Amino acid sequence: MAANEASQQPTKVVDIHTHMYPPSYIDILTSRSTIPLVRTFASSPDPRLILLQAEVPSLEGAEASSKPPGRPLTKHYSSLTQKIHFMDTHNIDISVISLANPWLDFLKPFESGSIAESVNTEFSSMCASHPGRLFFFGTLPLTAPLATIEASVTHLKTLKYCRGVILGTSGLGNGLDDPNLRPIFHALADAGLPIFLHPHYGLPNEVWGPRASQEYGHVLPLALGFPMETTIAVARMYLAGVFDAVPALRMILAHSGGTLPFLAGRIESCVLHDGHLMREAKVHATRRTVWEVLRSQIYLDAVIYSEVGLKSAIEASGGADRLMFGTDHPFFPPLGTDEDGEWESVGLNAEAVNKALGKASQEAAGVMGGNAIRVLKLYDE
Ligand code: 5CU
Repeated sequence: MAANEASQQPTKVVDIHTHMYPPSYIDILTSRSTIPLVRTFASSPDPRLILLQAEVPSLEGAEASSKPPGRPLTKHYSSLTQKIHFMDTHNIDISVISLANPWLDFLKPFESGSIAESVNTEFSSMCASHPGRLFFFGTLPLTAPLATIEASVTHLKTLKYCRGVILGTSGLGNGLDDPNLRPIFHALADAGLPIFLHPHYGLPNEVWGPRASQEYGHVLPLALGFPMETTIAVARMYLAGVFDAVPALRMILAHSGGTLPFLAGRIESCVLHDGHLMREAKVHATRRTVWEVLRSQIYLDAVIYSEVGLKSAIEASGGADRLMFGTDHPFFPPLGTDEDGEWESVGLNAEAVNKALGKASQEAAGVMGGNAIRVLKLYDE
C-alpha cells in the first residue's frame, strides 16, 4: 500500500496513559492516616485524595481551613463506567489502563504480594468486561521479597489483557539502578512486558521554597518535579549499565520522557568528559550512547501539552513511530466546568500531535494510536 493510501485508512485512537484507582484500592487509602490517603473535609463536597509529599504541609491544620489539600476524589478515579464515558467523549477507541501513583509502594512486605494479585486480577476483569477496548499495565509488589515480585511477573504473563507493568522510580527502595532490581528487569524482558515508567516522588519540598505550599498550588511539583524525577531515574539506569545488561528491556516513559529529550545531549557530554568515569572505566568502552538507548529501548508517551515539547521528543526518539498518545485521565480535569464533557488537557495533547506532525499525516495517526497497537500488540492473540 502506498504511503498516501495508508494515511487514508481509519486509524484507532489509543490512550496509553490513563489511570484508575479501583474501589478496593480506594478502601486501602481511606483507611490510612499518612499519605497516600483519602480524607473527608467539611469544606469539600467530595472526599480528597492526598498523594504528594508537597501536599503534606497543607494537610496540617486542614480541618479548619477553607482550602482542603489534595484533589477531589470524583467518580473519574474509580468508576469503569466513567472511564468508558470519557473514552467515548474523546473518541478514544482503546485505553491501556494502569493503577496510578504511588501504586503499591507504601504497603508492608507481607501484604503487597496478595494485594498486587487482587489489584491485577481486578484490572484484568475490567478489561474482560470491555473486550478490545481495554488493556492494562499491571502493578508489581515491590516491597515484597524478590520471589514474590517474580511470581507477580509470572502471574501478569497469564493475564490476557496485560501489556506491561507500570513502575515508579523507587524500585525496591533504592532507585532503578539498584543491582538487586536486575532480576526483575530480566524477568520483565523475558516475559515481553515493557515498563511504563511514571513519576511520583518528585523533588524534595525544600526545592520549591517556603511560599510553594500556600501560594503555588501543585504547579511546581507536577510541572517540574515529576519530569525531573523521570529524567534522573533513567539517567541513573543508563549510568549503571542497565540497558546494556538487559538489551531486551523496553520502557515507555511518561510525560514524553520528562526532560530527557532536551537533556540527553548534556548527559552524553557529561559522560564523555568525566575523567573519573573514563579513567576508571566505570562506563564500558562499548557502551551505547544515551541517544542510541533512547532510539532502541525507549518509547515516549505524548503527554507534553505542546508542539514544541513534542517535536523535541520526536527528534530525540529518532522518529514519530516511538511516541504514543495519552491523556493522564483522571488527572487534570477541567476546572469549574462539566467533567463529563470534553477535557481541555486531552485537547492540548491531541492538538500538539496535529501541529507537530500535520493533522492528516500517517505519522500523526501513528502517535494517536497505530504505534501503541503495534508496540503493545493491542489485539487478541
Ligand atoms: O495531580 C497529580 O497529583 C497527579 C498525580 O499524582 N499523578 C499523575 O499522574 N498526574 C497528576
